[in-house]
Formats: sequence, C-alpha cells, structure tokens
Amino acid sequence: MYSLKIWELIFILIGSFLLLLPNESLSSPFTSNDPSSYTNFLEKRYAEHHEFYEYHEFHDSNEYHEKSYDIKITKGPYAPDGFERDIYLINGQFPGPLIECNKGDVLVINVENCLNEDTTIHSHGMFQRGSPWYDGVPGQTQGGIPPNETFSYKFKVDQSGTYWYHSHSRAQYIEGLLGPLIVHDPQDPYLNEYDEEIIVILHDWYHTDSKTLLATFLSPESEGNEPDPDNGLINGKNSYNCSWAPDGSKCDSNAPLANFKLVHGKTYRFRIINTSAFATFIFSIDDHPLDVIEVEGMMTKRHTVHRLPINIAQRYSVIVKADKPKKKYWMRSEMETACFAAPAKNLNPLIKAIVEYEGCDDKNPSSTAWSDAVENCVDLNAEDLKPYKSQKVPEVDRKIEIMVNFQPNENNVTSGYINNSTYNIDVKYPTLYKVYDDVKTFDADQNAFILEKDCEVIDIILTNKDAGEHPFHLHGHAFWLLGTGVNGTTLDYDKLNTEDPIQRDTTTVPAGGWTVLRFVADNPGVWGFHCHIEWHVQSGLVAQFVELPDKIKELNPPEDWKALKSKVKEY
Ligand SMILES: [Cu+2]
Repeated sequence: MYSLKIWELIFILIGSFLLLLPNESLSSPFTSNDPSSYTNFLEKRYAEHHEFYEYHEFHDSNEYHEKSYDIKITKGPYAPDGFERDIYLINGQFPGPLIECNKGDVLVINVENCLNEDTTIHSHGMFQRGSPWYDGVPGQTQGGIPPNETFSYKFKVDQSGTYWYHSHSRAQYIEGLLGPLIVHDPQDPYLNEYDEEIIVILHDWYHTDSKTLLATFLSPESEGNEPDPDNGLINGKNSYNCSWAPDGSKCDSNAPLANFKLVHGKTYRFRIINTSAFATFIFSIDDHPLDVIEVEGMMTKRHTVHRLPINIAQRYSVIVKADKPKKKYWMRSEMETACFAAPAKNLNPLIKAIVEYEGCDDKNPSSTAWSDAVENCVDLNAEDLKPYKSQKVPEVDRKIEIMVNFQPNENNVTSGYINNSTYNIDVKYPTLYKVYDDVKTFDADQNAFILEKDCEVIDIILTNKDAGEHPFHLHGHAFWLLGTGVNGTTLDYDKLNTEDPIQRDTTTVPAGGWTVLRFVADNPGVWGFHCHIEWHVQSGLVAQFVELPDKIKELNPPEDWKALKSKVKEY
C-alpha cells in the first residue's frame, strides 16, 4: 500500500508540473495556425476535452495559477467569405485563437505587434480590478503598443462567463483583430446539464478597409449615414455572391459555410458572441429551441427562446439539446437591416451555417426557420431573464444623466454627442497617465465623469435623443439593468426593477428611448463608457469614468506600461 501511494504522488506531481506549463501542454494543441480549421478546432476542443475542469482539481483556487497566451498580430490577404482583402490576423488566423482560463487564474496575453501601426488588446467584460492599466484603451488607459514591440497584459480573473478580446485602436477589430475569451467556473450551476461547448462568433463584414469607410462616414456628405456591411460571418465563414464584387476583385462564390457537428442525444452549450461593427443579429437554429442560461457572465434561470436578438458586443450562452431527427439544420444569423440608417445594397442579410448530426447523409439542410416575431432593434427583454442566484441590489447614491444625440459639428460632420459634447480622443496623453500625474480636471471633450467616493452607488440615466438605437458598453463593471423604455415612454423611478434585475456589460438604449444602469464605484480605474457601434466610437459617442482617483494612485503600475506613454504616435 505504501509504495503505491508514493507512485500515486509522483504521478500527481508530474501531472501537476505538466499542467503548470499551459503554453506547451494545453493551449498549443488547440491554437491551430490553419485558419480554415478554426471552426473544427473549436468543435474538437470542446468535443474532446473537459480538461479545464479537471486540471482545476489539481490546485486550490487560492493558489496562484497562470495561464498564458502568445498572440502575434499581422496583416495579410484573407478571404473569409471568398472575397479576398487585407485583414488583421492573430497567429495567422481570423477570428483570433480562443483564450480561456478558469475563474481565479491569472491570465497573461503576450502581444507581439507586427503591424506598421500601433495596437491594443481590450479584454471585453473583464473587470481589471487592481490592474486598470491593462484595460487596453488608447487615449484612456494606455499608449498603444508600437510597431515591432511586444507588451504583456497580465491580470487576475475573478469572474466567469463568455467574453471576447479585441483591439480598441481605431477600427482595427472590425477588420479581424478579435477573438473569444472564455472563463470557466468549476462551480458553474449548469456544468452537469450539458456535455460540450461550442463558440459561435457572429460578425458583420466589410469588403472595403475601415480607413476608407471612415473617411466617407466622417465627411459632411455622409450626413451621418453609417456604411452598411457587405456580408456577415459565422465563426469567420460565409459565402458571397461574387457578381456583386467590383471588377478586378479576387472572389470565389463557393466559400464554405461554418459547419457544427452534433452527436444525437448530447446536450450543448452554445456561447454566442456578436463582434460586429454595426449590425444586430437574430440568432436561431431551425427546430432547436435555445435555453438562455448566461448573459455576459451572469448565470440566469433557464429561459427558452427560438430567435435570439444579440446586439454588438453582447454575449449569451444557450443550452441546445441534440434530440431531433439525425439531419442537417440551418443555423441562422439574421442581420437586422431595419436598424440601418441607409438601405443596404448588394447584401444578403441572412447569414447561415450548417448544424449537422453525426451520421446523417443529407446534402444540404432543408429545415425551415422559426417564425416567432422579434421586435426590431431592441434587446431580448431583460424582464424575461432572471438571475440564477438572487442578489441584493443596493440603493442609489448618485444619479448621472447622460444624453445621447447626433448633430453636425463645426465642420458640418454629423457627430455623436454625450451631454452636448463630442469626444476627442487624447491619444498622446491617455487619462490614466494623467491621473498618475495628479491631473484633477479634464478638458470638456474628454467626457470624463469623476467618481470620488468609494462604494458610491451610481445610476446612469441614459437618454437617447437619436433616431437609431445604441449598444452601450461600460468597462470595468457589470451593471444592473434596472429598466429600458422605447420611444414615447417616460422613465418612472418607482417602476424600475431593483428586485431581480440581470447584470451585464453591454445594453441597447432604444431609438428615442432610455435605460437606467446601476453599478457600485468600487473599482479604481479609468473606465470607458461608449456605444459599441464602431462608427459611433469614431464619431465621438464616448465617455469615461475616472473612478476613485485617490485609490488608483495607491496601485503601482508596471514599468513597461509607463514606458508606453512616451512612445505614442498618431497613426
Ligand atoms: Cu451608437
């Protein structure tokens, strides 16, 4: 018995040692450099491995456990939908590789910038508690990573759920600089209710580079009409009608769709992420109901839908049972073109992928779409979603009113305004450096709100005077979504939901409507608050919260972050 125990111990020690080398032993087998295998690699990884839960058993959650990734950013020709153009690639692929860890781990993202411009990586939805300098926002939390330099983001992850990472520099993310970020929780209440996980990334796709599109959009001629996408992608794939492509384009009309293989009898957790520049999607799988269980890191009670609206930067997890006849089915991601300012030309708004049961021999799916009506350009009704665990929502201390509108600026360019002030990014002197330099007041065009009282409970009352809806994202927090109203409704504070609201980090304020968001100012940092429509970010619909500046100064930022300040250039 004694010797057996020794051998067991040695075995466990060797096992633990191997697992402490995540780059070699865990991530590399799943970060394929063959871009076309992206969908398959995700499926395979989730189909074959639950090792993240298993490896967690090797260590106490209070132990320091680091999970690191190397990402190399380049630009090159790529044809996600058969139309070739230059896009941003991460480790040679688009979308970028899966970054994942367990709740409680320290996540390290080593970025190598091989572009001839600067870049940043923002981990969308990560609170960055104690590490505000790693939020990855130029003009607010860091100077960009210069060309041919490396920079490491390193932060403790004390949350779990479905997230994504993307560049926050100019419009880089919409041209490919993005990927999924998943944080597993060994205590996830639904862990035993599904067999495997599948990530689904919904993206709108432009065939023209963002610089050209921005030049047009930010000119008087656009009258504020955003550029419409040329196509949409599911996990970086779709086909395109090449007769719509300009003469001389490299275009193949037979590009393959994404294909998801299911095993009959199994249950799946689909993690759905909308990484778009402009488009809201309605997601569905023919004949398969979707049980929502997670919204942006918050576990919810099961709520069954057939068609799931998902706006930019939002995420949902849904449970899907593979219990239908062994066939092929359409997965649908319907672009809500009704929300576009200008009608789209040469666009097929129905983006499809194939959901295929193992062992079926259909050629193509012949399934029909769900017919449930979904209201255009608004989120899934928050009142339908209930937290899995009840929470106590604190009472409000301070109300901050934020009014959103669009109007021509002094150059007659239609711009986004926050309380009548359009944001001008201060690339050369980002806010967090200012805080460390003891700057206490900020120029009006910085749209800075200073939160000085520790644990003050803040309500953002967001009023939208614009004729379009806006998916607003708050960095550094998840907010309680207390209420949302469409055009024509008035906010009644007594009717807000303070009993069982969901928490999320991105919510849509409807056209002409309002929304009320509550959060506790307990996370020292500079946190962006902006519409996630990339065109609107570029036209000034951005604010920032300078939260607990005195406490920020008690935190010690790393030297390489400080050094970025003097390296900033305009690109
Ligand atoms: Cu917007």
